[in-house]
Amino acid sequence: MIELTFSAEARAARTRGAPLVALESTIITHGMPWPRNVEVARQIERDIRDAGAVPATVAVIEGRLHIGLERQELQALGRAGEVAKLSRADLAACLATGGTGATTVAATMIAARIAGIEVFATGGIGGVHRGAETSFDISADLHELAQTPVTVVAAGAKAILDLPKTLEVLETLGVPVIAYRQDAFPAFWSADSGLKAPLRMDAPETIARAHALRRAMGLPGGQLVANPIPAADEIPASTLAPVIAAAQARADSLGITGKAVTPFLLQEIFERTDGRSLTANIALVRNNARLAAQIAMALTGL
Ligand code: PSU
Ligand code: MN
Repeated sequence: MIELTFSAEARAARTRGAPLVALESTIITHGMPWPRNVEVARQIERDIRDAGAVPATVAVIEGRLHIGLERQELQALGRAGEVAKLSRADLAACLATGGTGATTVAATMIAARIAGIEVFATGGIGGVHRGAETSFDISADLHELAQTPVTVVAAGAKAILDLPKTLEVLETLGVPVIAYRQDAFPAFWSADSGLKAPLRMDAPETIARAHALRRAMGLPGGQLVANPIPAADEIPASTLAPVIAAAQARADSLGITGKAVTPFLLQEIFERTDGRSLTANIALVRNNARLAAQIAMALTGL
C-alpha cells in the first residue's frame, strides 16, 4: 500500500471530516516564476481557508507522496530550479526512484483519489494542442478526467490549446463539462471562448450533487467545472490571439515537444504580454480555489 505524507493541517482535517481541496504543484514549479510562485501558492491556500475548507497541495518530495505541504516544503519546491513535471506516466516511477516532482492535473487527481479528496482547484487543464492532428499532443489530463472520480475546478482549458477539439475529446470520454453561471466555455485568460459549454450549473450545491450521483452510480471519472475568470481580470481573446499564435510558431520552429510544450508556451506568453498573463492567471486560480472550497463544503453537507 502506498504511504501518504499528510501535512499537519490536512491530517487534522481528515480526522474531523472537514472539507479538503487538493491543489496541484506544476503551476508552482512550471507555471510561475520564483518567488511569485510561492507567494501565489500560499495565497491560494489562504483563499481556500477563508472560504471554509482546508487546502492540500500535492507533490512528490524525495520519493514520498505529500498531501498538503508544510511551509518550508512549499518554499523549497518553489525555489528548486529543476523539478520533474509528473503526470500519470511518471508518478509511480518518481516514487520508486526517490525523486522529487511537481504534479500536473492528472497526477494530482490520482493523489487526491488515493487520499480521499474529491475536489481539486487549478488554473487550466491540459487538453488537445493546436496541430494535434499531426503532433498527436493530447494531455493526459483529459484521460484522467475520464477515469478518476475527482471534480476539477478550472478556468476552462488554456487558450493555447485547440478548444473545439478539447471539448470533442472530453465528450468522447464522457466527461461532464460544466460552465459555472454562464453558457459559454471559458478560455482561461478570457471568460468566453466563443464555444458553448455542454452543461451549465449555477450553484456549488448542484455541482456537489452531480458529483455524488456519479459516485452513487459507480461511474468512473470526474467532472470538469469551467469557472470563468472574473471580468475585471480578463484579457480579451482578441488581444491574446496574435500572442498565442506567435508563441506557438516559436515553439514549432524550435521543435519543442512533449511535456515541455505547455511550460514553454506559458513562458512565451508571459513575456509577450509583459507579465499580464501571469496577473490574470493568479486571479483565475484564486477564483477557482474559492469555488472549489464551496463545492467541497457542499459535498460534506450531503
Ligand atoms: N496551467 C497553468 N500552468 C501550468 C499548467 C496548467 O497555468 O503549468 C500545467 C498543469 O499542471 C497541467 C499541465 O496539468 O500544465 C498540462 O501539461 P500537458 O499539456 O503537458 O499535459
Ligand atoms: Mn502534451
